[in-house]
Amino acid sequence: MCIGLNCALGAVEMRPFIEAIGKCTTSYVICYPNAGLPNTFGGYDETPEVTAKHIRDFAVDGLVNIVGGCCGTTPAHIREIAEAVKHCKPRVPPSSVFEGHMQLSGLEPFRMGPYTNFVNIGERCNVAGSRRFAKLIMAGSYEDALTVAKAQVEMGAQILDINMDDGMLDGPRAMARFCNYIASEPDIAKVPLCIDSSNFDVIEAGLKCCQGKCIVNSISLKEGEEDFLAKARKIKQYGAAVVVMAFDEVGQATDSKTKVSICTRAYNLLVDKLKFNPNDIIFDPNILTIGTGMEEHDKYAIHFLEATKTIKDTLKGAKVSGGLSNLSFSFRGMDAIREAMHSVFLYHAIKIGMDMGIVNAGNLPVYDDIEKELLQLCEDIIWNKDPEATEKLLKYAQTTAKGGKKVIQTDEWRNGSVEERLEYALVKGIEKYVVEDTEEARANKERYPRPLHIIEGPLMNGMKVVGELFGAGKMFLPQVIKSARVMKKSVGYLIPFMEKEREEIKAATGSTAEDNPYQGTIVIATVKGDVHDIGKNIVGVVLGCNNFRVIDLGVMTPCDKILRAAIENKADIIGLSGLITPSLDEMIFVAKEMERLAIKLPLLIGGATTSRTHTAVKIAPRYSAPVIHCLDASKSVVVCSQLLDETVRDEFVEEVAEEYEDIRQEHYDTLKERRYLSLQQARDKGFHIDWLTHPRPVKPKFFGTRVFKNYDLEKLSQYIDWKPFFDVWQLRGKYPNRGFPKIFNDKTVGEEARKVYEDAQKLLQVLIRQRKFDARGILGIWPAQSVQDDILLYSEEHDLHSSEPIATFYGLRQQVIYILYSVWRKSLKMF
Ligand code: THG
Repeated sequence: MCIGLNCALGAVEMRPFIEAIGKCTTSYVICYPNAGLPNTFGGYDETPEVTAKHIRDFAVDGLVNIVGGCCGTTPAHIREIAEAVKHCKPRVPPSSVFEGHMQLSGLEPFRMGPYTNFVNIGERCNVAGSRRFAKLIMAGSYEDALTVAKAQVEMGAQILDINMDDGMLDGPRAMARFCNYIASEPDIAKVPLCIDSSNFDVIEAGLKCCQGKCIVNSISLKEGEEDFLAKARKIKQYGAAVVVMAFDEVGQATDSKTKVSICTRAYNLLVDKLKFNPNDIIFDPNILTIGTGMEEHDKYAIHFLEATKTIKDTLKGAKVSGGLSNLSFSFRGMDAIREAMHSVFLYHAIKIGMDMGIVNAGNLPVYDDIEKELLQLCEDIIWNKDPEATEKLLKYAQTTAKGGKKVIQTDEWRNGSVEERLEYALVKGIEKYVVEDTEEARANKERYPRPLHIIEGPLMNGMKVVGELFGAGKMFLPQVIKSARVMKKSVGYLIPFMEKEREEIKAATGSTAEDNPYQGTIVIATVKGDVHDIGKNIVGVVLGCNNFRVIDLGVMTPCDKILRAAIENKADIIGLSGLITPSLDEMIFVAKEMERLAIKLPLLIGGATTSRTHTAVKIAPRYSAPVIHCLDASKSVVVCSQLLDETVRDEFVEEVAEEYEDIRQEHYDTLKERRYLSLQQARDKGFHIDWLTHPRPVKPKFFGTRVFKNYDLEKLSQYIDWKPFFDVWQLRGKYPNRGFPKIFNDKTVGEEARKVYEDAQKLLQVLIRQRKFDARGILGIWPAQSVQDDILLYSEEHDLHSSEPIATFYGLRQQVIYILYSVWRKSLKMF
């Protein structure tokens, strides 16, 4: 990515901008000024020498990567500039926060970090991989062929593989033409491209027409090291990432050892000889076809998986990819079998470390949903557990019409209850019957008196299952998107009914149009620098359907716009969303601004990059009003409703605050490097009392000790702090001294907690009733004074200063900073 600077300025005017931008961008800085500012006639007077001198200054100061001219510059200017910077070194961008990430881009950046889920590369823009695409390209219908690209992005493809390798095509021309078509369609061009060809001329043609940073697919050692390095050098020059296939001079590696050794050799060549960024290297250890009937192919899947694991463990920074659909070529025409095999294979490969794959986006069934017999057969064939697996799979396909598709897509689910059907449709992403089913639920007024109850009930339950499956790696992004669409369709059907209901309520209560019919107003936005909004949009829909007025500010929203919108619209809540890591810092900034401006609205934090720990540790402490992490769209309704319901609000907020305090404590406890104050600093922070200006402390009624004998056990038992009790049982939760024991409501530990608590109560009653022991206590009060860190005790008041103390409590001031911090937070609460 580059940052270009021109802004109708001359070089002199540009300097402050260049300096400022250079400090913060990791991209290249391009500077192409005008020949000075225009004169009164709109002409330019700056001579080539002067322009070149200014630019040379920038270059000498290491501020620019690429230079050139704009308005008013002539070939003489460019010649002079080129001469002036000839010996200058280009600017070295500051090290990126994304160091260690693979960074790609279409119109939008795409970064793969340690927490990125599996990345889907759409396989269908491939003349050898899709009959439909091939037909359109052959017929020259490029515009129509774009629909193939678009459909894949809509189905969740995050990168698009483009392949024009066909004997009947002029490869370089076809590639360049299709890339240019893509560039005209932002909905497609937003994703990075993967230029796929075995002909390097075709690849170069693609590289020249690709905006952003793409992937070259692929190069290999099959023509020897020299050829490999020459191609890699070019790719580096174009600034692309590269797929390296596990081929060498001997051929295609099939066993895991050879795969690893070829990849290691290629890695060393790229990194040592070319200083190729390891994060730009993707290995493809060859997904080869299994189930061909030939014994030597039976272990191909295992070999790929084994090699993937070793490559990920040993070749630092490199990613692993593969063409998934190759695996199942033997079962062509039996789509259900193929798709099941792909899902099962990916389920294991992702766990092992496979980062990305060329897949038929949107056509992967959920692992858990694969019919049990088919699942077992897929497991057997992939792990080569049954020599008959191929035969059995074929038999399975034959006994079930159309390769099993009928069996899996059976309409039997239509016989379930309406709730079951809605949930099934959501999880499976089936839109076909959803309106019909939603209407059936809506018509059942007894069960669902209000349309909202359908959203809160069966629809939310379905979305929860989707969330869980996604979290467990058993569902992939494209499937989640399908589910969201089904949800939208159902909710869309219900909205008019909800609006009608609202009108009716208004008419019945005689309220006027000015009355606020909403539960509350929430302003939501994807923060500055981030363009992702799928999650936020779902939150918007869900809240909107729950009678909230949702003001959605869209993506890339600067802080001041969010806060202004919140104030102008009298919002009750602000919600921030983000998917990429830098959004976290932007959220902290928004929280700080809200504190500075003394805004008191609750702040919700959500989006894939956010976490409870980050919210608790980094955001919440910056803002004194409630900050709540709300990852799940389905949770947003519950959270917002509680925040706006005065009867539960305080308790809810307090509960979250306590939970976050615990998270912070835990976080700081786990930090290896604690921060310390010096002893002197800690002493200076001590509580220093000026006794002369303060009232003298109340004199106690006695000095010395008091003994309590046989203290009433029943009374004492009311003061038991049960928290350590639950801690010992490792039941984590809240048990306040007063009020309702919240731990009993905890979903995971509630039931167990209640059991052990009841047992303990029984035992306690036995102890008390049978007087199993006596309780005795003693306390003492003495005149005391502090001397530096220590406390000295005296027997009589008048002994202070004069006599020897009767005892000394030695102390050392606390120097660990985090403890002071938590005390500070608690004391904030007190005021
Ligand atoms: N590694 C790398 N690149 C690759 C592959 C790989 N590029 C090409 C290929 N392999 C991955 N792409 C596909 C695309 C489609 C199919 C398989 C692999 C496929 N298509 C259906 C078929 O042939 O049966 C076509 C169905 C239709 O016409 O609609 O299976 O391994 N680096």
